[in-house]
Amino acid sequence: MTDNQTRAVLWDMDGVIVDSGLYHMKSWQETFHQTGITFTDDNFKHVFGMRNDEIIRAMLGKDFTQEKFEAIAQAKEVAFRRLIKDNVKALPGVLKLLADINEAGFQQALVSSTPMENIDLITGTLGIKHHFQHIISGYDVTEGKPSPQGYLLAARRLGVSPENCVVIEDAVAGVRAAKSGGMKCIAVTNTHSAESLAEADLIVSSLEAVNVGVVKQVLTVNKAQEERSSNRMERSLVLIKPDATKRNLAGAIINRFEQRGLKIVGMKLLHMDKALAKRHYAVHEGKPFFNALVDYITSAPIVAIVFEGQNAIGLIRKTMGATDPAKAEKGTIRADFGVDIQNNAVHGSDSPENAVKEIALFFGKNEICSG
Ligand code: IDP
Ligand code: MG
Repeated sequence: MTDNQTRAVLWDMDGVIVDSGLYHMKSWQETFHQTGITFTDDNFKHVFGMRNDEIIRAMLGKDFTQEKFEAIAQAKEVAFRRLIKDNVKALPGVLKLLADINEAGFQQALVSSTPMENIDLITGTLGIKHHFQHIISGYDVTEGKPSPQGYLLAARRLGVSPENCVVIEDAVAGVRAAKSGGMKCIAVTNTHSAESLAEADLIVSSLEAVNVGVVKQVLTVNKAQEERSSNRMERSLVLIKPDATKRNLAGAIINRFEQRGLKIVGMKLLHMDKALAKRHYAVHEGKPFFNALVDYITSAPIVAIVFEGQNAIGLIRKTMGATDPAKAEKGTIRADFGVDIQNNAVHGSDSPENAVKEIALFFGKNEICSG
């Protein structure tokens, strides 16, 4: 493999490759109008970049049948393809950039929230299909952007690690998806303002301003920045879970973290109630194991600890091991003390944002003693 083959450019389609916004807007308007619903420019701005099911839910509320959803979605897409068919035009700089990146040996994938029929029509009309090693549509994933699922799936299929991927996006939800997937992102202000896309690593007003050199720069400059910021003091929330406190393992578990240089700056024993459990595990709401998880975490007292240290969040996740003790590496807390995927002894925050949120759920400011 050459260097470039281990790197990838992942493209959004609507608003990046083609200026399709007007046709999406018109086809939604036409379809909702037939259902007796007004669809305004503001509605459109709000739902831009969402998947059809999410848009229909946003407009109709939760109460619609699967048949109604399918009928609306189908009618909208048929209208969209009819309206755009003779108007498919690549946005400035796109065709050259696609060809140049291909020529340089990078891998490329297309990750769009729309159905495959739309992607087929547009990539077919523009003659650009051969530039993509993989194409992911909205229905290849269970969560639309801003979830990183689609981009992460593309990276996995290409065999490229997320930090070696550059995503090209125009929508706020798309930039969020790229960044929360650990990828680099170039945002083009075709549909949204530069301020709203500020999370991107580079913001351009046209893809004519981007070439292979720029893509390489986005990949490397940021690597240097990340390395510099990789030695940061962090705090993370650890919970010693019911299965572990019941077996008197709190001391042994705390010891593992202290041995790695992590400092206790907050600690308490508490019996979580359901409300706190549901807030703490809010991201898992709706998953099949959610109710059992809430019952379990509230079944006995837990020890909540705030640890502080260099790269505390990553270090703690490493010390804990994989979620499932059967898959955790030997010598990790979960491999040594965990029972099964639910009774896995410890919790640790998984990102700086979640660490801040979780610590605030369990500790007041005056309950943390640092320095
Ligand atoms: P993490 O604790 O390693 O961050 P998450 O995916 O955030 O793992 O899941 C939160 C907790 O939910 C896990 O620690 C475990 O107790 C429980 N859990 C996760 N997946 C399953 C499952 O498939 N079955 C039962 N419980 C699960
Ligand atoms: Mg978690």
